[in-house]
Amino acid sequence: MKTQITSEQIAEYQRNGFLTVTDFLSSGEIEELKTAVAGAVDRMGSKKVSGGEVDWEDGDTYYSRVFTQKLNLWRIDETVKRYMLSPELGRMVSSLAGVKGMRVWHDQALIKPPWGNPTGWHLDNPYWSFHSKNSISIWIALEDATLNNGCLYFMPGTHKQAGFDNAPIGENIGDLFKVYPEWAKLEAVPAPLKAGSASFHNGLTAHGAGANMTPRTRMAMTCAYMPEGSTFNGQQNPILPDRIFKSLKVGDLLDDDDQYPLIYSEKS
Ligand SMILES: O=C(O)CCC(=O)C(=O)O
Ligand SMILES: [Fe+2]
Repeated sequence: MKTQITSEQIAEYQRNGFLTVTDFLSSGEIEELKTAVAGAVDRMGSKKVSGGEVDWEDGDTYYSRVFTQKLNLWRIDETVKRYMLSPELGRMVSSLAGVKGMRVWHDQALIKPPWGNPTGWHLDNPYWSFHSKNSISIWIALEDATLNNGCLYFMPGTHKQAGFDNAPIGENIGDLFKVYPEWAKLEAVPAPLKAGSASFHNGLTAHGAGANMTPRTRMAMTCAYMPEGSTFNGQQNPILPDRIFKSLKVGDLLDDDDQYPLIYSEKS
């Protein structure tokens, strides 16, 4: 993993709210991670969250045809864990985000099926059980992500204006612009990535992905990171077992190392 970054890359990430890194994985790493992700997705069967308490079947809905979504593969696969919880990656995302440490919020495999629907414009952080201006996700292309098969698109700078209001990833891909009408006139920047390249985005940067107009899958492995010191905002989330959700009060520190492992901290 190409986890070394320059101050120019940090400045670009801070300015735009996203950054792409070409050849983030070597060809050997692409093969290793892709095989591990495919195997873990297979083992999950119809479960959406590993270790989760609810089976969450989408059936043949619009959303199920946006992507196959499997969360927290790190819990059931040592290879995925080695990549997604890597301290070097933790240091990299902490540097980009400008924070002292990072916990894993959740990983997720996102596989857009052949002829898959577009991913509507949205923000990530408002779905989660903490609010932060510095949450960050990595999105690694395990197959080429192109303008034809549903690569990501970002709206530069929106992370600086966003609040925690959001739109669901639904059939009207522009619903987010009802919430943030000032963004409706902005131009989006596509981020096509060769297999092994990666993008990083702030959890408050507006983003979406195109339709898959090919008969092949578009496979990505992603992971969302929560800045160390984040606190519970009262929101339920499928990765939180009921037992944990019920034990939390708004304002509690999210510091359970089993639930959200600390992968990097300047302090330690
Ligand atoms: O892969 C996609 O289509 C969407 C990805 C996304 O929204 C994310 O990684 O936050
Ligand atoms: Fe997203």
